[in-house]
Amino acid sequence: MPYKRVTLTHFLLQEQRRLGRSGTFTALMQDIITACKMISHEVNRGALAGNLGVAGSENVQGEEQKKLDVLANDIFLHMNALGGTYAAMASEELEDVHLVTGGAEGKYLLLFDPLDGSSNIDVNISVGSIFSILRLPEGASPNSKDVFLQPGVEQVAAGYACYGSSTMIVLTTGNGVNGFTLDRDIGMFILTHPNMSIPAEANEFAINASRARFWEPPVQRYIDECQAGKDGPRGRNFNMRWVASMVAEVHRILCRGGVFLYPTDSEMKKRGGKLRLMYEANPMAFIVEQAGGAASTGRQRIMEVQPTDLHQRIGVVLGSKDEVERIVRYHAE
Ligand code: P6P
Repeated sequence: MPYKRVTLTHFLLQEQRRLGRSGTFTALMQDIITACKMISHEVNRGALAGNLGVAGSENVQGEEQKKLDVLANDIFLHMNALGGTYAAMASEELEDVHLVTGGAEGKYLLLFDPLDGSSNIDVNISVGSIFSILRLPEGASPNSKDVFLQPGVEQVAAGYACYGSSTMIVLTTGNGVNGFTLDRDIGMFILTHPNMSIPAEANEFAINASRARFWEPPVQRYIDECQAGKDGPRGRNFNMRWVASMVAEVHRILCRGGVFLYPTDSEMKKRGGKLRLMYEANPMAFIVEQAGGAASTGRQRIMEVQPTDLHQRIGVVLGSKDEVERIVRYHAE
């Protein structure tokens, strides 16, 4: 019965009542939801709207920006400034903090990667938006990067939108993980994946195998054992996936288990890693842990890392608990 469906907005209101939360929290998500709908529309129009290709600029990471990177960033900044619930925002695409003018009453901070995996845009592979919400500490001024430098355990909520064969939002507010699919006919996200849970055991690993020559020994050992299959120490066969879109990898793991590794390695050690802590690793770690998985740098729980810079990079090993714990054990040996 279509009319028994629960929309994301209704779900948030139910959560708000169940948890005795203030209305601000529900308002927080409304602007993000609208931004994700708009980005979904632009991503899905692709070449028809002239949205493919490069913007002719670089972001703070020194990466070439796609037109949709810039558009998605503008949409997130504009739509999330309207509600007055955020005091400031931080984006993968911006060097500095973006103060919300008139956001004086805003009690929250929004961090986001507006379009993750954008190298896949021009070849029509799934991409996504990742977001993380922190509280503005009491009496703190929102116009300094320092106010954002809170460990992942301080996150109020985190989620992602996956612009794939369907558009989904997956969200945690610290009480489990729920997935919602965009019904374009009514323009609403509908609860389709309640209480998402990652199987502890995995048979799929995701890693960029072209970097094997740089891997540290514990990573090399783990991958070798997976590749040895049922005749090797793991006694079973594994499969490999690599989409080069973290949102797509994490979504697959939430749906059917697995482990994702983008570890720091000998070549990128000085940079700290590939993925960004504040708006990629931390929100995804929150989601994965809330779904019963684990998320580590290989040596430390990601959400306990004390950030030192807004755009700092970090090694990431996340997914099925048993696999992550094994990899952490190999690092400790
Ligand atoms: P590589 C996308 O640029 C991203 O940040 C993640 O979404 C993805 O997992 C990774 O980088 C892909 O990296 O080295 O395979 O291009």
